[in-house]
Amino acid sequence: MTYVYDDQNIFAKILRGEIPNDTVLETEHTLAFRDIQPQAPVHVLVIPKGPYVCYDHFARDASDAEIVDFTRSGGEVCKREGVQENGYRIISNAGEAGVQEVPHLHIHVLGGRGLGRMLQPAP
Ligand code: DGP
Repeated sequence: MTYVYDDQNIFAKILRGEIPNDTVLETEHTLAFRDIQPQAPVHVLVIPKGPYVCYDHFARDASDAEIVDFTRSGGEVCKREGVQENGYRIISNAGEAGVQEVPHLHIHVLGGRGLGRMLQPAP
């Protein structure tokens, strides 16, 4: 698989400081910020700072340090946002079938209310 990273995507612009964001957490390799169109009381996006298109790209090409930092940051966001007790959902959309809008790896951390079943039946 060849991954082509578009450095004009909106999250690349956020990482370069060209677009503001509501930061929840920043580490050496990871940034977490609130989704601009929240779908739950807690809706935080966690992204690696490196140029990875999607989860499988990151899993293949990121360094161990980046992967550890990203994974621990996701957990830290759950803790800081207070969703550990009642539960939460993490989603990472990829590609066309996954309806990924922004082609920079991100996980959605959702919580703060009952989230229903994971997928709706196909229309
Ligand atoms: P996805 O479909 O998984 O690629 O979701 C992309 C998410 O990014 C979507 O929930 C809306 C969010 N989003 C898009 N543009 C911006 C932005 O400029 N700032 C922030 N904070 N979130 C954005």
